[in-house]
Amino acid sequence: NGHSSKVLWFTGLSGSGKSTIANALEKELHAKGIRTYILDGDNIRHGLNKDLGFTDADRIENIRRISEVAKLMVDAGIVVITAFISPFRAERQMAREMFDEGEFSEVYINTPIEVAESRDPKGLYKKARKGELPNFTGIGSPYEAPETPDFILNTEDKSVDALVSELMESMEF
Ligand code: GGZ
Repeated sequence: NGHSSKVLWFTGLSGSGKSTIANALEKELHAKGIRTYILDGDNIRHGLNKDLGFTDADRIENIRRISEVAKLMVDAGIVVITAFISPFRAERQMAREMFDEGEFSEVYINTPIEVAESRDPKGLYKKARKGELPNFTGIGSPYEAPETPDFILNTEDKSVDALVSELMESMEF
């Protein structure tokens, strides 16, 4: 039953393309009549999680709360796309364990740091290199790449449309 509600748990570096791909994927799902909701920094870190920063402990709590919210939304029948760095394997595993088999797919947005850093749309990598963002993921804070993700999108040299097509085909929506 490919149409049942589930969570697509995106993970990847800042600037890897998580939000861009999530938004393009959402359009495709809407065209098929599938109800979706994207959880991202804009609607979570500015609201529910505005008390949290970027220490390890705060990132862990960020992901814990997001997985609880995603769980509620999946129970409500929605396809949820989460677009957070979610840098630590242990918390992604904890999120997975909250869902039934088949209700959770980890989607690794695999963008080399050189590529993400060259995009640097908000100038954050530049700031981090100057030492002005001490806990920046990939520079002063680790990113633990998934070892066995359900899907890998290698974003280098591929259009957003091509990546979304890859996902739509492999996910059997
Ligand atoms: C990483 C940071 C940091 C630090 C601010 N490290 O490219 P963006 O701007 O839009 O996405 C990044 C976002 C990461 O928040 P998440 O909630 O996804 O992170 S986590 O899952 O690790 O909790 C970036 C911005 O916030 N940002 N400071 N130090 N990203």
